[in-house]
Amino acid sequence: MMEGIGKIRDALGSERLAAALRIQGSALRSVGEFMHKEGFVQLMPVMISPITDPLCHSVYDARVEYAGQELSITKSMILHKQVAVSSPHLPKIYIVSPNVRLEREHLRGSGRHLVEFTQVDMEMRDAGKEEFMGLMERLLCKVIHDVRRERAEELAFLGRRIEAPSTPFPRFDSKKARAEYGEAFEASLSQSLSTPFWLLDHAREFYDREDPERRGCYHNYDLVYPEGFGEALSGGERDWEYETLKRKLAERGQKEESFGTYMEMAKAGHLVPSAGGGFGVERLVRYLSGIRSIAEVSPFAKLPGERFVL
Ligand code: ASN
Repeated sequence: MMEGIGKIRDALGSERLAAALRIQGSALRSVGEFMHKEGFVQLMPVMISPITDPLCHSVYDARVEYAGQELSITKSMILHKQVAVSSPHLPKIYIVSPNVRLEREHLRGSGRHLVEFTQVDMEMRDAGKEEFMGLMERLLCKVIHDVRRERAEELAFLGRRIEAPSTPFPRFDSKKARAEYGEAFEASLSQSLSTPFWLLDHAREFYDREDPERRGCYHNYDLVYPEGFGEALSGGERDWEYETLKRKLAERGQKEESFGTYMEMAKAGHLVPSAGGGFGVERLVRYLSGIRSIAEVSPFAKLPGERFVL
């Protein structure tokens, strides 16, 4: 019992945490302002549902049973985002979305994985990757600009110097980067660069758009922070046609029935082309404040494999 109190008192006693949370507040206000100006409508988060993101890496299942149905705790709202933008009245949406991913224990020391985190998740109907990537570059520049202006004191206290990068951010093809830098290409590039950059074309989840003419090539993107801070955002254009989604699920050994109403919507021709992505909030705060360990930017941080106290 005492272990719990000690841990929480240590976290709450940290001035670094308080500075990081003030930076977080300014960053979220800046994001909200930007999204509002760009005409995005904010949805409230979905936290339990019969369907969720299958993710492209393996985590333990987080499920609950309710009223005779199996529900998953949200890993990401990607499938709900695609369904939402099929509305003619909601072409641009975003959610400040809590996600639970029961990550494997080996990620405990990564400095950037939490089993419970929040992402700012966005989707735009009929958008392509250029439009979405441009939007995200402007968003990140605005956030850095606003945080520098509003939180100069906190940044100075943390010894953090950060400047809004110039645009467009550099781009790298993931396959070429892997060939040149090996499996850890994202970390190597993040370590060596001093500007945020894009990694394009990852083999990933079934919903990211595969080039119909070049199987195995994807119209998706990761935004990566420099100075070793790693991934900021992942996203992509989406596939929406039933036959394509069905084939891609089968290729990944996933069952169509696991995606219930989403696949029924696709079959009925109700899904539409879109593009989007999501920014991890705690990872953004970590980068803005220059704090390496993600455990230090949240009072109730839950690291993979840890025994949680609160
Ligand atoms: N938010 C991501 C996307 O929009 C999905 C994810 O978090 N796995 O593509």
